[in-house]
Amino acid sequence: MKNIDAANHVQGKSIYVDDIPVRVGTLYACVFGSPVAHGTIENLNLTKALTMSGVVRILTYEAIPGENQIGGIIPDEPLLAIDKVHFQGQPIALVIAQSEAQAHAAVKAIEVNIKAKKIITDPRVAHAQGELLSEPRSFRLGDVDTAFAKATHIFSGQADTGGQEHLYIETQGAYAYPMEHGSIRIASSTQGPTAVQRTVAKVLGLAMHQVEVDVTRLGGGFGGKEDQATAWAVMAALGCSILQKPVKYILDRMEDMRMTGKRNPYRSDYKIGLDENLKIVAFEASYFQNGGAAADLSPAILERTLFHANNSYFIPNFLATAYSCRTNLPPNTAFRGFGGPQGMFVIEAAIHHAAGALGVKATTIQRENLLKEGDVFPYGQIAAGCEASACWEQASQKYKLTQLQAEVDEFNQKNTLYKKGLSLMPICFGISFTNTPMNHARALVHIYSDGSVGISTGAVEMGQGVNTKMLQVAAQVFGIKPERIKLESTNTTRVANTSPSAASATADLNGKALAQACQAIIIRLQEFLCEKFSEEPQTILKINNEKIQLGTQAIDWSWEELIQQAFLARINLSAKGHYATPVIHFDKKKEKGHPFAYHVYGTAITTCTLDCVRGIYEFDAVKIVHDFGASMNRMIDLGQTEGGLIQGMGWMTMEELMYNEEGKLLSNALSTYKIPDLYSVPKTVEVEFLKTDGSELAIFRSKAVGEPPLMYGIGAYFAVYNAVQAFNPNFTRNFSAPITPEKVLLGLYETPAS
Ligand code: LUZ
Ligand code: MOS
Repeated sequence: MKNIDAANHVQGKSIYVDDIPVRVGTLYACVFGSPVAHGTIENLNLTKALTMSGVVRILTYEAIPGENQIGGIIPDEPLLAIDKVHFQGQPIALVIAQSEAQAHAAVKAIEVNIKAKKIITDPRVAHAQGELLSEPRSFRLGDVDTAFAKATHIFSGQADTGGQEHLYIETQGAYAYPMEHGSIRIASSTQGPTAVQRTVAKVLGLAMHQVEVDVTRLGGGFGGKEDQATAWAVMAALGCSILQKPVKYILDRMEDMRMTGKRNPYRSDYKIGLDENLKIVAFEASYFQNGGAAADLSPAILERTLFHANNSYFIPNFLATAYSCRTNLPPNTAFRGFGGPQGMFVIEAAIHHAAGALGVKATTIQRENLLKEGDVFPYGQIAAGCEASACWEQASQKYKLTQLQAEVDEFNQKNTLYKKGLSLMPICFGISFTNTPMNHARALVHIYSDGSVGISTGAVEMGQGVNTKMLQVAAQVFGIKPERIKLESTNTTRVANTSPSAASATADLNGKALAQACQAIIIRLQEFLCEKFSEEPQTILKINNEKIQLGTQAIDWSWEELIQQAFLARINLSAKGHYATPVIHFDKKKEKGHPFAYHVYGTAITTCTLDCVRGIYEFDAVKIVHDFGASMNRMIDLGQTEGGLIQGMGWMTMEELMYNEEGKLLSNALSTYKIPDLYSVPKTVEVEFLKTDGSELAIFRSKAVGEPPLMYGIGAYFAVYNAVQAFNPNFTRNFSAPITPEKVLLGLYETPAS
């Protein structure tokens, strides 16, 4: 089935927040952000700005009727600064004007004196100064000290990964309008409608039932709108509530890039021990997460780093410690993979370090240590339905790995100015929110008296195709044509207390809740038909392609007729479904449990060609075998895989965030922040669907697909790295992503330290 939004998207008919027709009297908001990254506000002068044409009001923290607090996990982030600022762009005042242009002009007229303090941008420095956002966490297995004492080979080093701008096509934004009795309705571009509702209520001093949040769809989220859509919705709501006028706020691209958080950069130390057979006997690592100026989701992201520190390898003796470090950057946040990729990069770096030093292929070490059925993860879960070796072996057979490696080696022997690099990137990604209480969802289904169906779930459509999957679920459970079904917007009054659409778990959680709701109506229809057609109670009703079968009896009614008759018989044609993932649990004191419903596996083979004069490179191909389970929509799943791969490759190779010494973002536009385009994507991308049954806990056994493929992009780093090594075996093994042409050039011509 095609994505139900495809036709409207290409015709420009899909509706985003900025497309909602504005009401008469709508006002526009714009934030004045701190020009200084750290300091004390000594004087804020609004006089000139207030005289600018069209300015209606300028709000500061003093205007906030409720709590001036938007922290998602830890209450450490004011909506509007009081007397201190902690990052460049931190909101200080909110201008409300009659037009967008007037609001922007007035922001430029605001004057502020800030006594600047020293800033920190490096998480290692923050850690050394005790600037932590949350308690450090450690995951352990076995006994690393004893294992290192016995190891044949030990290597240690550092591995760093940079941040990443989400660059959703639709920037952050919201539109709030006043309703009766002090209530408020907000259209928001958020992955977390309930988070927006809860925080708006808290800041405005309202009850949650006074705040309705509606989301039609997002023009991309990638984690950037899991928590950080909230602030902008609260800004619009604050103006709306105080002035009792509709207020709209859509960030422009540069505001969005400057003021919102990004993927957390990490700096890490590793130590890896191997025995004479290249078995990894011990691994120890410390992760210094750059959290930015407030916790946001960083403590949860940190946890997912630890959960993915061993990637898809079994490591019997393991100690990983992670620190969430406070710096003077905008608070960093969720980004596809949620700390997992940052953790997986480090173990891959350690393996490549060992391989280079020992003169063996990294693939030999990787394959030797792949996770097997029944192996234990450092956090206590036992690998079940483990497809790590299946993906690896199928990729190596289907894509003729031995031959490919021989071709690369031969090319490298024959050429001096060009070198080829080949890497394998196995992935293993845990599905479920690591915070167990978040793993539940609800759905609401109405069958209207004409037989058409309306569905609401807590799932937010952000381009990933979840609405199409939801429609497929309902069509399949009811046994009717998809055309009869409509996906409603995601709205907090129809489906309450939702978890954000995140953690790759949205289709599973909401799909299972939806299937349950549809099934509840089917049971009522069954009871009605059994009585009507004198069948034994509980005779099974099956509707297939709209053909109605009651036990052995074919019922000669159309779907419309069935619904019409049921309606006249006063049968309830609406149902609510609820689903909470069974099995999962986790004990944060012991750092052990069974946090994931299941894992997703796969292997990517990446090849590149490096120009050793210029330091530039191209990707020849990425060939993947991926564990989709029993994919319920191959087109959508393939789209997620290709998109994730390219986004991961961008993070690893070219997307480079630059801040100056004052903590100002220099790469604040698309001219200075480069993302993959048609010219930088691999010339070939192949994706093979591993043949497997999937998992019982995945919707229709179709495994979660949102985040896992991003981590194939890590293979791009090591393909380039291996090509550099083919040219210069003596370059220092320092691992620092992205591996930009500048870094490549330095590596190519580096001489060994004496
Ligand atoms: N968000 C979250 C996530 O709150 N918890 C998670 O475990 C998670 N994982 C991936 C992406 N977003
Ligand atoms: Mo996400 S990083 O699943 O919002």
